[in-house]
This record gives sequence, C-alpha cells and structure tokens, in this order.
Amino acid sequence: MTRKAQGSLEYILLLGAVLFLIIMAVIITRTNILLGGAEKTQSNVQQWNTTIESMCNVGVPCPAGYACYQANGSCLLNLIGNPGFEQDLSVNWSGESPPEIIRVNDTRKEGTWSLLLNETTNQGAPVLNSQCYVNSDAGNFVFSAKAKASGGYARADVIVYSESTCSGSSTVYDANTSSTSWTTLTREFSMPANAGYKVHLSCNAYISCDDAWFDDLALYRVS
Ligand SMILES: [Ca+2]
Ligand SMILES: [Ca+2]
Repeated sequence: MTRKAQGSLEYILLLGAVLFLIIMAVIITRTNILLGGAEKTQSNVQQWNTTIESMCNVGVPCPAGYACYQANGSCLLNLIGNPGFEQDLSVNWSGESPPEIIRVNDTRKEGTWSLLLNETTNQGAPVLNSQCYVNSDAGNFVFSAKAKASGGYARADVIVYSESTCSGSSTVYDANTSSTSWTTLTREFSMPANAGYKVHLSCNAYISCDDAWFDDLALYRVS
C-alpha cells in the first residue's frame, strides 16, 4: 500500500468514526427527548383520567369512558367496563342465572344496545354480575344506572366486599325502580382501600319483577 493510499484509508476511518459519534449523539438526544415527551404525555393522561372540567350537567357530553358528576358538572373516569352493554355481555360481565339475559336494541338509553333481564315462569331470577373490581384507595363513590321495569322492579346493586377477590363479608348498596320509562338510579357510598366490588343487576331476585332493562351504568370516585 502506498503512503498516499494509507493516508486516504486513515482519513476515511477517521471520517467514519466522527460520523458514528455524531449519529450516536443524535440518537441519544432524540431518545431523551422522546422519553421526556412520553413521560409528559403519560402525566397528561393521568390528569385526563382524573377529572375533566366540563359542563356536562347542562348537556355538554363527556368523552367515552367518562361519566357526568351532576353535582359539579365534571366528567369523571367511569370505573365500570362495558357500562352501556355496547359490547357482548361476556365482556366485563357474567350471568348468574342466564336463561333470559339478553342484549336488546329496540329499547335503550345510550348507544345502540341495552340489557334486558326477562324473568319467565320456572326459569328463576336472571342476574348479571360485573367482573370483580378492586378499589385501590379509600374514598367516596357514586353509582348510577338508567333502568326501567315492567310488572315489578328493576334492581341495581353495588356489592362491596371485605376481600379484594370479592369474597368475605359484604355490604349491599341497592337501588331500584318500578317506572316503565327510563329512570336514573343513584347511590352514593364509600369503600375502604383494597375492597373488592361488583355491580349486581337483577330481576325478581329480591323484589317482584317481570322484565327489567338497564343501560348507561357509571361508577366513579368523587373524593
Ligand atoms: Ca347502551
Ligand atoms: Ca318477563
């Protein structure tokens, strides 16, 4: 190899090393910026998840996944999954006495679908339970549901358990209506940390009922 060729090779290697360092510096800088951005976005999402100042109590709709706290018009994160039965009932819910637990679209309050619990002779009381949720921090909550009934009462309960697995001792917060037009049921209650809880919808399980419809459920933390 001539001295000139060797000089060119050294020059190319040096240039390559400098380019490599520049590229690495750019990657590190951009990664830090992206990470910072991701953290900022997450922080914004966490704030977004807590409360959205709104005027939903005068008709401004809340975003999907949020429920309107009528007391101050803010939108609060809805802790119940599939709350308006827009997805199949196997999503976030399970039937306890399933003969007549049906999603229907001929009468509903929100979206396309609602839930019908149709009590029929000799088939037992239809009951639909939400999945078991775990409450992380002690606080005060509001549960609400749109409901209507035919030939008796539609009943919606929140059951709070001493164990996070929805077992142990329990307290029932119940609400019901015999109205044949859509009515809002509301219960306020508190939960300790690490309590398990479920929503329990029923027709003829505790009080007389022929048909009960439910839609637009919400459970949210108010303090
Ligand atoms: Ca619905
Ligand atoms: Ca019936």
